[in-house]
Amino acid sequence: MADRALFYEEVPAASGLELAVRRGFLADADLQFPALLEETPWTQGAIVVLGRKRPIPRLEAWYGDPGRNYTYSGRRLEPLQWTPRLAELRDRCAAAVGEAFDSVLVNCYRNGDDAVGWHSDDEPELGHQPVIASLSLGATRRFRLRRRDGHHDPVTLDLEHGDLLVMRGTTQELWEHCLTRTTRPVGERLNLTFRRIVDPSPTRGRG
Ligand SMILES: O=C(O)CCC(=O)C(=O)O
Ligand SMILES: [Mn+2]
Repeated sequence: MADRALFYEEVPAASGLELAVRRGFLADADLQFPALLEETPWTQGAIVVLGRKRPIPRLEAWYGDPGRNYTYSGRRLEPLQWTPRLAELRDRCAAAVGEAFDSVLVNCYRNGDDAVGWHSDDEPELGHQPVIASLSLGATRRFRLRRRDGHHDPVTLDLEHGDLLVMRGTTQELWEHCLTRTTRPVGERLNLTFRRIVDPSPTRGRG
């Protein structure tokens, strides 16, 4: 069988969606997964829904170059300093994608109840048409995209252990994405979205 990691799938052709997935990109995902789970100082954010504060259904950590602050879920996150492991993963993704990244949001979905709702990675600090590199480790989970104006059928991708997904162009502007809950018993999943902060002085962000 051909090495799946060598190929980018352009998935699928859809108006304004620039998406590619490199299956099995992270050859050492089996080693990286437990190390990242163990080493990350996880925090759980909260959002206010109908006047009540609720924990968001996942754990997070924000890393980046000094000053890459991120205002998100009502919290202003100061970046943690890059660990050697995360810096190495950043550089491998940057080389594969041909872009420089200065920050990463690390998410942990503890089980099928953890998820992320519909949103776009369109915070002002990311600038115009950001390139986002998203690395998945652990349990396979369903990632969905829908055009904001409804002018296209939604797109569904199952992201697997070691996959690298790249979003570019008008993907954030015209589409939104989510990671769905599942009633299937699933183990932990980690997702690392490498980003580049163009304007590091935001005052707002997605909830
Ligand atoms: O977990 C994922 O695959 C997506 C995470 C995501 O969309 C985000 O952190 O902005
Ligand atoms: Mn996102």
